Amino acid sequence: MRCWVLLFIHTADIHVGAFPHSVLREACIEAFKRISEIVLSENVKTVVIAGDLFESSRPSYELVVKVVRILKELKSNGVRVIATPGSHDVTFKGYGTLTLLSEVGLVTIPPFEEKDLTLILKPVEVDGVKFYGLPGFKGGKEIEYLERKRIVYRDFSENDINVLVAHTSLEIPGYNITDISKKYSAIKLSKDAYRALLNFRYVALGHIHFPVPIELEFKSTLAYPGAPIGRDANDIIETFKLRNTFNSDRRVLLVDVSTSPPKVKALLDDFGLDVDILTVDSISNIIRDVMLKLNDMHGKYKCLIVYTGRVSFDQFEKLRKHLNELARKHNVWIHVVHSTVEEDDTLSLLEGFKVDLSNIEALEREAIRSIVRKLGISVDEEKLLKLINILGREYPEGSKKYEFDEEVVEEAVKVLNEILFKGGGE
Ligand SMILES: [Mn+2]
Repeated sequence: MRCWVLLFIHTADIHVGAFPHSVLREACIEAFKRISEIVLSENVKTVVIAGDLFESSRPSYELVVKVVRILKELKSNGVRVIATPGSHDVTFKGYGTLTLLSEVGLVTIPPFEEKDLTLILKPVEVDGVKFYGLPGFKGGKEIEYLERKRIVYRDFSENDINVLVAHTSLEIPGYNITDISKKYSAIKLSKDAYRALLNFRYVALGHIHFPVPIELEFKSTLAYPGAPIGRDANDIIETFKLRNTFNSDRRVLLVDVSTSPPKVKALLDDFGLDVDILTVDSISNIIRDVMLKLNDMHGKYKCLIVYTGRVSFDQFEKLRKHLNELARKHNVWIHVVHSTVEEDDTLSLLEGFKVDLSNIEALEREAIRSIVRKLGISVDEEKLLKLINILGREYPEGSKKYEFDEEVVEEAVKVLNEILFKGGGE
């Protein structure tokens, strides 16, 4: 029996570079710094980042330098960082910043190769544990590979302790992710495909920003640590819900793979964010109400989500302008939602859905209907859907990019004309 300490920290979706033009622009890099401090204080020698370390494949030099400093410090303390690319940090040909960091030896990306409709994954061995990495492809192609069982795990031996670091949106049995937050269309794998994952001692997941399972301590073969900060207003709203509805917080996971299933401990942290909500009903009290809230808030970053209720559009715009000014003046992050708390964006958009969540077109149709209703505009929903499909069309291999672009623009303009001038074009 080998006596390695089979412990590592599991994190994901740090999104360094998110919130670029707001007071939160440093929050994600500071969260990464905070995670490195947790790693060092827990005295673990391996960190696993299950995708989306960066918000984009080419973040600013300033941020890259800061990330490099953190990674260098981890390295000099003997910590190995294993990262798999997420849908945000991959580039078409694989030359993003994450690749650069792996080339200079600051992170280790378990090798992967796409060949003949098969994805070949090779392990990286650290202290007796084999880490495989399943990257998150654009458009969620990794789900196809999983479902069709077209993944080859090289050098796989059931006698080893194998960990799969995967950036993908999976249902975890017993936890209905779409119930927790309806923006996630987590995929339910077939029994067969799911069983194949259970050959791993642990599947370190990323992509879903909400923590699953939510408990402080649990035993599980699969888990999402969730994002420390996130990347948009929905994530900030979820941080509020996490604290107030679920009595928990953002976190990283401390995973002990010496047992099967592994013992997992959530290490909670507020990552410097204080989040609160406020409902405003009139413009005259708004400054007083916001200031009262802000005085009650602590933490480096104050985030306020303001619900305006169903006021008229003119009124909403006025409120928003006032609030933006207040945010600037007091160096806080304010997000204004044109609805009541009960029907806020993440929920109201999807709440009424009785459709199959894997049916993207039905989802889009429902979302369009809801927005058209909310904005009170008169527009042909079918035409909007057509426009979305044209703009979302994938660039076909082998065709000339400018020809493809021209074609898309031409078709989009045609549909836009039909929408704006009610079919007057033809
Ligand atoms: Mn992400």
